[in-house]
Amino acid sequence: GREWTEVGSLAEGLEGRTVLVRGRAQTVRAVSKKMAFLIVREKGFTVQCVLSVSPDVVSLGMVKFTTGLSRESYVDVEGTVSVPNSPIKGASQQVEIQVRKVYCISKAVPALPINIEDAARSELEIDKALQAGEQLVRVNQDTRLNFRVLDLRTPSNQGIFRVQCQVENIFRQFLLSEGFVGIHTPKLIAGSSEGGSAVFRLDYKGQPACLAQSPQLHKQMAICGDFGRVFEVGPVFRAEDSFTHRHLCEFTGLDVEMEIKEHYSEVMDIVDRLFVELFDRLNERCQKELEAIGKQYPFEPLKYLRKTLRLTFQEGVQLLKEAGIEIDPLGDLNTESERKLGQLVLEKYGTEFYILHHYPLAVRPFYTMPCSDDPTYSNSFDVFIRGEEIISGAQRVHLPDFLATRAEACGIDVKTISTYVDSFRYGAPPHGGFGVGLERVVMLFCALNNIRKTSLFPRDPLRIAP
Ligand code: ATP
Ligand code: AMO
Repeated sequence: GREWTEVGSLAEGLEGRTVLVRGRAQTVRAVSKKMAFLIVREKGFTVQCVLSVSPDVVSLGMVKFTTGLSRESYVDVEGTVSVPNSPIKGASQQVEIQVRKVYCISKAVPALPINIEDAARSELEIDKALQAGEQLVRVNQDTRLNFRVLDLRTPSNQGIFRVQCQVENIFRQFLLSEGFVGIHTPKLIAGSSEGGSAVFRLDYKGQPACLAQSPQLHKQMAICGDFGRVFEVGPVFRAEDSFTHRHLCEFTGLDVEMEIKEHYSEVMDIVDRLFVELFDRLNERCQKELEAIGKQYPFEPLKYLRKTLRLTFQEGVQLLKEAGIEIDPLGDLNTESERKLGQLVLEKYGTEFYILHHYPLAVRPFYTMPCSDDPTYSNSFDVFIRGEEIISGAQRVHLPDFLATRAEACGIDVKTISTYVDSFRYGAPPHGGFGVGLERVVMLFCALNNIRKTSLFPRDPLRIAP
């Protein structure tokens, strides 16, 4: 076979070499009948290809054929790498290809619903271009999502989903190295697992069923099945009826469940080490991707400590109070107070990543273990990045009768979860765990303003296609 070079790896070291690349014809500019410039893009990287008529190599016909290529057509280009005298604007690679041959592999329709170059610009660049009188279209979120396969081709999107893949990969590697076993729990289940109403109901061969709202019940049952420490990466379904920047109807859950020897802080210890490792590795392995994302959506690198800050819920309420914000000490934080607390924590402790624990029991799901010394509170925690929740976790109730009582108290019909409750009747270890929203981690690590940007084909209350 022939040897292919990736556009992203074209560099000065290849000067004089003959290369073959395959990618998108991003733009073609004819200078004259004898000369044209073709920008070829592959995986978000771009290279300028120069066509110049020369006897026996490049014909007038080839220049004409190339300038007639529709944008986004898939092409092969063969040529020699050269280093220009001045920096190249409009391409990521700082070398050119002196073209010998251009082949079209697959034509794109001439009128595209999204112009990739416009879709790849930052808000600041768009404002400047419009002021300078340039013709361009501001591509809105809905249009991007309607034509997602085109939108996904921008360098920032190429970065976002590669970062997301690394988050999952690092999560998995870390937990495997800590003795966790990867599991897969059913997504078709008999009832709600979080006690909420936000479930997608369906007919399961004549029986009522729903799409799993979380792997909660079955990951705990895996602990009863003696796996000791488990994790899962899988889809989570929530029939959200509100339309927010951070809720999806389907997202990817990174779930953990583990035996606890003495205290729920053992679970927070895992969160702490897992996330410091995650952030370190992302910054180290995803430099190019983070740079590509930041070019379109500028952001400051996440500030985090080597040992994650832990505050109790009461300390959080106190911090807010000192800042003049009164919160019900036994209620939950709302989006606004979470944000505010994030700012206060950053000012006082210099971190944008922290754990808030010892929540009031009343605001936690039925399976949460109350504190033994004060059952108004619970052995539970949430974790925040830049003032927004990415994780909920807790020690669980492992005593079956008490679990049934708690479920009743939370308005859940115990009959619907009887096999779950019964699984604690055969001897159950104390245990706890947590759930992470993958799309939220990527969104907040990169300070993006909408979770739809970090979901490949987002599902929200108004969108089930594409
Ligand atoms: P969890 O399921 O653990 O609570 P979550 O991030 O989905 O995770 P929610 O319970 O949906 O959190 O919301 C957390 C807080 O955000 C709630 O206390 C609520 O006040 C607020 N909130 C939720 N939805 C909205 C919304 N649509 N608009 C404004 N605030 C909201
Ligand atoms: P919770 O309901 O808080 O907890 O969900 C865990 C994490 O999942 C993410 N998340 C969402 N992401 C996108 N769209 C949504 N609609 C959405 N809802 C939640 C958040 C959240 O922190 N069983 C417990 C976890 C546990 O205790 O182990 C649970 O599901 O990042």
